[in-house]
Amino acid sequence: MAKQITVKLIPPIKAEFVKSASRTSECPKILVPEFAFIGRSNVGKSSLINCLANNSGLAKISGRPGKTQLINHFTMDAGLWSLVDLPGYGYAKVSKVQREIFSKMISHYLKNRKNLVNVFVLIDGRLEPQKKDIDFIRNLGEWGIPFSLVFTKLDKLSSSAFGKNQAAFKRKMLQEWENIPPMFLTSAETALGRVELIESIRKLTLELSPLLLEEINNSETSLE
Ligand SMILES: Nc1nc2c(ncn2[C@@H]2O[C@H](COP(=O)(O)OP(=O)(O)OP(=O)(O)O)[C@@H](O)[C@H]2O)c(=O)[nH]1
Ligand SMILES: [Mg+2]
Repeated sequence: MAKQITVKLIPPIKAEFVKSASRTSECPKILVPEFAFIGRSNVGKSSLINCLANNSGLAKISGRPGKTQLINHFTMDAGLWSLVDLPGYGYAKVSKVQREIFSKMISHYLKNRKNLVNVFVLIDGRLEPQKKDIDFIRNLGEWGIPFSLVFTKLDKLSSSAFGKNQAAFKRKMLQEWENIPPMFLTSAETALGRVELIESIRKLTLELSPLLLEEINNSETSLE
């Protein structure tokens, strides 16, 4: 008998750009769960957002690092959840002052955005563990922000080369973390990991939407 092959249907996703903000107070006032993509400049955040949405023109992409400079909001699955494209951290070629502005903008957004439920930290799968990524992840831990790791650009290396980098990353994390967060293996080029990412976001959205609404309503009442 022929070997059975399991095929997965690619879930369609309705995605639209909402607005760009330079500070948290300018971000759209929405109550649905929000997910943010963050990582070093050029790691592939905007490309992966376009891959999820199946729309190569949604988020701006560039071979030149530092392309995304604002907090960009997208509404996804016809408004069920929101996705944010953030500027990259630690890009050496922008001035120290500009880096400081980006870093404050990102940390203020991450610490204060009430409907942010999970941050996807993108890690270049071609590289050994990078100090900037490890330091950034430590910050997320200190701020109590839930996160997952997303390895990118896996079309650019062999699975054994990536396996070594991933194992080294896990070892590095276990030096200061009790366990390893969820990990996704992706390529914006081949759409590797797209279905898994979308399924995990949709699952969290279903679980967290009612809780989030209640929490936001309560915090607004207590401010009155
Ligand atoms: N081969 C390959 N190239 C990729 C992939 N993802 C991104 N790239 C390329 O990497 C470069 C940077 O991609 P972006 O999506 O703009 O990266 P970013 O993280 O949004 O960068 P900033 O906005 O500058 O922080 C572009 O030239 C992309 O075409 C991938 O999965 N595979
Ligand atoms: Mg970008």
